[in-house]
Amino acid sequence: MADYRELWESLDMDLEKHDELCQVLPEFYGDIYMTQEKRPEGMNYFNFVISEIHGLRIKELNEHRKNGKKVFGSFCVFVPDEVILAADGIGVGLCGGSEFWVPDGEKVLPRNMCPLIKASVGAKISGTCPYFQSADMLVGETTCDGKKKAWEILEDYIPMHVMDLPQMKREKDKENFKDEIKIFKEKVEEVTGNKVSAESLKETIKLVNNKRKTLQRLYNTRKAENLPISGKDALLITQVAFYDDTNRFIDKVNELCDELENRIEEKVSVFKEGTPRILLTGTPMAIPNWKMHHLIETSGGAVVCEEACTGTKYFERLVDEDNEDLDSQLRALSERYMGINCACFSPNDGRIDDIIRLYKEYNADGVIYNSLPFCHTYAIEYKKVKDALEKEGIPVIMIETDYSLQDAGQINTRLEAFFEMINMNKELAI
Ligand code: BJ8
Repeated sequence: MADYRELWESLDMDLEKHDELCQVLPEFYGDIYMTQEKRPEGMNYFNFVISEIHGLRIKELNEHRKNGKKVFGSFCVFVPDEVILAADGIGVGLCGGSEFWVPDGEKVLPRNMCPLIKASVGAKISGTCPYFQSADMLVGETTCDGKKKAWEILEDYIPMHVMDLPQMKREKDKENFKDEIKIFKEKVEEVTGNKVSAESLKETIKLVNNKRKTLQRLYNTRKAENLPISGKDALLITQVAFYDDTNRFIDKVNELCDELENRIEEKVSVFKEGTPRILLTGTPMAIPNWKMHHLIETSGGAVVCEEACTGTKYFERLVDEDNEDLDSQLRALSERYMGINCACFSPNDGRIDDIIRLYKEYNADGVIYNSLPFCHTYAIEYKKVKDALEKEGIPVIMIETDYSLQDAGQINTRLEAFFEMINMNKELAI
């Protein structure tokens, strides 16, 4: 990697501590990703993105900032990128997915809370994440209790705007969220100094829809009998979607999809025939959290789809593009975003319908329900999901785990037993 020390220094980073992080990531990535066989050529771009994760993209962001652009960091798929882009701003996803940041988060937060929140806060207060350091403003949301209270801590370190997300999905809640998007638009206009017009918003609605369509194309290749790409690689692409340049990302994923579609025709698979196909559902897997995918795919399974915010919740459902005035565009944005079935909503039966639909669409053999510890909303929702899946005769297990690898052996054993049971069911069905 080129030398970015001067850039990191200018971002007021703790360079010594950051060096420790830079030392572990390449080996970690190498062990998990570069050991895979028959990887598509198109993954080379994503290898490059990871090798430059704290370099090239940070340089780009800061060049944009020098030219007057503003960077907004967010933590949830409810924050509408369309609005940021329409004001000529740049949005980056900032959820922390590394164990490295957890101890710093614990300096200001209780230990018994979700590692995603502790890592996100720890990344900022330790000054070791150049994305946080490049953000002009963070955008939080009132989803789970842990997050909404953590924003009160983070605002001591960086300017924050918090969006009020309704907890139900009635008509009045959709209207309320439309108002929240309007308030957010005004904040973005104030920070960037640029007005959002109906014309600019129409363009960015199309752009973000195109990004979603590209990811839909990628995920469609995972419905094939011969899997042309591993779940691990697909997850990485979705994670990169949160911070890469939108147009470049669309081009690179489309190039990769050409290759994957060829592979499907030529019946090339990265897994051996009969590998149990797994739908993974649950809490988001923020970069570099590749743990569950790695454990599943080294225990005899293949992840074919993620019903998660680092998965289908991010790109399913498009925003209606046929609106010419701001008011109707804001309503269309609210409609689309309020269609996301996050466990923070009550009731949230739409998520159960999504899981069953995706299980069928991706020809899955079983469901793994993955939850981060202390995530009450997802943990509680397991009961309803499990009951519904059992009624449909769909095998399901729940695995609650954090970012550390201490429980890897134990999880491997549970997974192997789960896959064995799936294989036996399949044999009996023949
Ligand atoms: S839309 S899932 S990105 S809120 S895992 S921090 S819920 S305690 S991340 Fe999320 Fe938006 Fe919902 Fe998606 Fe809290 Fe649970 Fe932690 Fe979570």
